[in-house]
Amino acid sequence: MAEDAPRFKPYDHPAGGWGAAAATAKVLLEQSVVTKGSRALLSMNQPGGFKCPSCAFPDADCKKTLEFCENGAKALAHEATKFRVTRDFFAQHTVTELMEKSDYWLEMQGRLTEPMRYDAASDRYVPIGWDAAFALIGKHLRALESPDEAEFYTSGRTPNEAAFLYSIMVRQFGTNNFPDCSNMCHEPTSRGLPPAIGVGKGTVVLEDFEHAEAIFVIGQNTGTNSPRMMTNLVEARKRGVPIVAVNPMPERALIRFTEPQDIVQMATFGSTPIASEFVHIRIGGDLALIKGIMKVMFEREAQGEAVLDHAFLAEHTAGMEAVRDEVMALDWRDIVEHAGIEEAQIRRCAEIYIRSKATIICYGMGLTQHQFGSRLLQQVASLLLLRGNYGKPGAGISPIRGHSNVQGDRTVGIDEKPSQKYLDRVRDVFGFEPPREHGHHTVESVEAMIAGTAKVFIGLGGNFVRAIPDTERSYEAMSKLALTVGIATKLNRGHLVHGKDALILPVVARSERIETSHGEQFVTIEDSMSNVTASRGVLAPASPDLKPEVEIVCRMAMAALPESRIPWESYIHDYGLIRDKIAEVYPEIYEGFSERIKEPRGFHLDIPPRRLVWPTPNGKANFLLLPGLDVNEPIADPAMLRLATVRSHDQFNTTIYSYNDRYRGVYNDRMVLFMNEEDRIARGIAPRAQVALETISRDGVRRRVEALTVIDYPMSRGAVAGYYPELNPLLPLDYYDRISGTPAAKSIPVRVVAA
Ligand SMILES: Nc1nc2c(c(=O)[nH]1)N[C@H]1C(S)=C(S)[C@@H](COP(=O)(O)OP(=O)(O)OC[C@H]3O[C@@H](n4cnc5c(=O)[nH]c(N)nc54)[C@H](O)[C@@H]3O)O[C@H]1N2
Ligand SMILES: Nc1nc2c(c(=O)[nH]1)N[C@H]1C(S)=C(S)[C@@H](COP(=O)(O)OP(=O)(O)OC[C@H]3O[C@@H](n4cnc5c(=O)[nH]c(N)nc54)[C@H](O)[C@@H]3O)O[C@H]1N2
Ligand SMILES: [Mo]
Repeated sequence: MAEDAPRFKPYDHPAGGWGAAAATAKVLLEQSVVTKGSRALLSMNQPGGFKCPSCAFPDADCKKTLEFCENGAKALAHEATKFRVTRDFFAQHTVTELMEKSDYWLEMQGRLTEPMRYDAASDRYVPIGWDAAFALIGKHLRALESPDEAEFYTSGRTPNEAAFLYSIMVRQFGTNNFPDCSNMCHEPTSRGLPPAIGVGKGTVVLEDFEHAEAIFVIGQNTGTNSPRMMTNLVEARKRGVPIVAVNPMPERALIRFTEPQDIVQMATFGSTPIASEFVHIRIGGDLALIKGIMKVMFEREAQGEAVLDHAFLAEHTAGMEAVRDEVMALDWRDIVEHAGIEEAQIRRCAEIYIRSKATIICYGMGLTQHQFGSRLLQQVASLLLLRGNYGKPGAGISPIRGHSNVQGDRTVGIDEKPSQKYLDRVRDVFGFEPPREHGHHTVESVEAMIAGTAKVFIGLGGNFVRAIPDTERSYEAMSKLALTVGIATKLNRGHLVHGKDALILPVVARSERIETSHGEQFVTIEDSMSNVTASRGVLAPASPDLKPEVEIVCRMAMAALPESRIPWESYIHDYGLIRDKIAEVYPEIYEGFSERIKEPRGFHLDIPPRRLVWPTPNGKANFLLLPGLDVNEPIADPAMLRLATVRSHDQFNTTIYSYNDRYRGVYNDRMVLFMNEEDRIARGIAPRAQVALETISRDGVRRRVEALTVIDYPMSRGAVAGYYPELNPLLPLDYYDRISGTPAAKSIPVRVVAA
């Protein structure tokens, strides 16, 4: 019992190392898959094997025999688990009972095994045959008054082949309603960067890390969320490359790391310091930091020193003068106040940046999830332009994407605002007229559910209800739908908050073999650096009654669109035919797909800025303005704190692997609030007190979460942090970046109230 009591103990070891090795062994044991899991780990990220189902960071060039990390091992162990959710399980529990269980408990029940349909009379899920399930989907979709009454969600683990067909099916059905996980994640990258540099993707490839002279890691918890990137950071530090980490939380792995694959370090308990400069930024203070660095550069230019890349600026860019004038007019005191750090540190960061001939800036949710997230990223792009950090080795912008194929899904058509050019291609290749009006992103799809105009929700992967803001209202909205469909590997809350009709359709997972009448099939994914690689599962499917996502999409299409002349049936059997169609719709990047994918390490999709080509309307890289220093609407309330909702070390998004967060020293508890000690004292809160949090909102809705334990933590002043998804009830639905639709989950204005 005592073992399960909450414990808080600062973690003073380096991240990685033996702690990571022990955690890997433990999770394989817990899921009872030591032999099976260990064998599968040998095929993960190897040519001929499957791609890690966890994050989107690319894998290195065959240099390591074991290209996985602790958190990749957790993802795999939970997928390869020996536990099963069977029809008996559903017979034993009503849905109301299951709603009482924690997300962790639901996850631990294991893999789904056969299609199920909700039965209102018994409040249970009961078995349904696949044919009947597809017929039910077809019936509901065909009964809608307008195709826009359906919402088609995608989560980023879905491979290219399934996502592409899904985007075609939905458009032939007649809507562009594509809420997807990217809308809550890197959409500011997809929408913010194109007007600046012409592409909504990163411009860096893995080898660039070997040539970089400085690396900035901003708003990203590398050691937990893309641990394989730690190898690159360790190697860079060993070469003496300065690393600037910008974060309101001093994340352990960004301070000191032991490379689990470095035998000497492991044997000697050695480690590598990571951040040469840790910038303890205020939440949302990144804009002030970026503008401060720019200001140092412009000031030095004004004094006659050449710190800008003038040749590059003249040849490739437009709009710098307006940015310079705006930045020069800013007051240093305001910059320092907004950033929450000293001017001297901003100057040191500027010095690192100026001295480096090739700089990479990596970023994660700490930059994207703010109200002006898209425009903030444009400033990151601008900072890089000032020293010509594009189109040369070791330099560029590097969004660190989340889900393993979230970038790929966007590339192959999961896009609620498709371009006319793309729609013309779809028309020409598939012979139907796709809808031209924009569809719903994630927040808009929830608004449509609340308004009652959405009737059907289909979730291709993911856990929509737990990922979105405003938990209570969202639950209510989902329950009003006529049909909800969860296409998934694991049971999650999204299946329990359901419409009047509801289906759970279990799928073959990434690590599992796909056999069709044409033999073994593989799928493809695109990683965070635009590499497209094949993924072939090696394990037997968790149950004989699972279907691959491609087949589920095709059969939904056949049921919903009986008149369709697209050969859905043939795609079920031969994935090569799907890739041929992808090549036809996207010839610029996917020409010769079927041939090129035969390369053991796949191929790279063209990123024009790497060639110094800017696909913007004026053909230049553009400096865009974001006046002032705020990345969120300012709120004048002295009691306000800014809440960042973050991931623990033992979760993958809404999937909770355990209640521990080792690097932050939290054990057996997720209802915690990380707070700066002085902020706590200033509010008269006792150490380890239980408090409630309330959102400072303007719509009159009271949003409150009870019983959070306050933990003294070296947060920057005014910043608090707690875990997603538990704190999503505090995130208002309309609190999002207007350009991308991304909820501002890193800067929720809250106040502490007595519990
Ligand atoms: N193991 C594991 N891996 C994952 C995931 C997972 O849940 N578990 N999720 C995947 C997905 S979908 C994604 S999108 C990525 C997410 O990976 P990350 O981008 O690392 O996401 P978060 O943990 O949400 O938070 C990122 C960091 O932002 C910091 N931060 C908060 N506010 C600010 C700010 O205003 N400025 C700055 N500079 N920093 C700030 C937080 O302290 C935190 O360290 O990881 C992917 N990989
Ligand atoms: N407050 C707050 N909210 C956030 C965030 C935040 O930082 N703070 N982050 C946001 C971000 S970045 C993201 S990406 C979203 C994540 O939102 P989602 O992508 O919707 O959520 P996940 O938790 O990744 O989805 C997990 C489920 O996916 C299913 N699954 C797993 N593997 C497969 C597969 O191979 N195929 C299929 N079909 N299903 C599979 C399993 O059933 C599992 O339960 O959440 C967002 N919400
Ligand atoms: Mo994400």
